[in-house]
Amino acid sequence: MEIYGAYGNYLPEIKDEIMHKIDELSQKVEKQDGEKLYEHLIGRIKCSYSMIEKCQRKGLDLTPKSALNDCKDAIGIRIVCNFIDDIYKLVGFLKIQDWCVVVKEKDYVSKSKPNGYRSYHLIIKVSCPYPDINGRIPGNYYAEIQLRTIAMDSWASLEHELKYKHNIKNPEQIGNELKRCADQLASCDVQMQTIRQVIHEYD
Ligand code: 0O2
Repeated sequence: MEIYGAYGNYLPEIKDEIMHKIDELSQKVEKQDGEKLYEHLIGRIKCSYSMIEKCQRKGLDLTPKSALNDCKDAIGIRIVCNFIDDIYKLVGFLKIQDWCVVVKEKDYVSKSKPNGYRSYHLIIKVSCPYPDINGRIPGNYYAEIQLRTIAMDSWASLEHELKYKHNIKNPEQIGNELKRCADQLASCDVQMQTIRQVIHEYD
């Protein structure tokens, strides 16, 4: 089943346009400040199967409206930054762009999830030249932007890999180990941030 209906055809182009806008923003800032805002960014469309599973988990009807308007993360962009400060700098920039509106944010960087997951999540709304679920043209579409450091990203990828690909027999012990790794990586992020500050001060 294709949960997005005909709207699914528009999602890749909307995703590409958002990534293009973020790239433009980054280049502009790099010209001014001489430093990259992020290391890299990737985008994906949540596959129909995963979206159906998410709607079921949330008790939503299996309709394009649930997938596009209630879930809001059919389009996902991940921005991987070098330093913690860059995450907040980028969030600040994204909040003042005229091509998107931030409708929701979750700061799992300053307050991690209990399992150690760290990332900054924004839900943005963009207007695009395609019909949306409410019949409007230009239509409104949502995307989730996840901003994290390289260390946070490594942890999230490995945790995801371990959680979904293996049948874990001692979840409590593994959970504690993963949390310990997350905290060590977070401490490295703070150290790297401090090193950068010291270098800037000498400059
Ligand atoms: P996928 O396959 O990555 O897309 P909400 O609707 O806001 O109440 P939601 O969408 O679960 O609930 O929000 P949240 O907590 O902001 O999480 C959104 C996404 O963040 C998840 O999407 C994951 O990508 C990532 N994420 C959240 N918690 C964890 C975690 O503990 N470990 C890892 N590795 N990633 C996490 P999906 O849809 O679950 O999956």
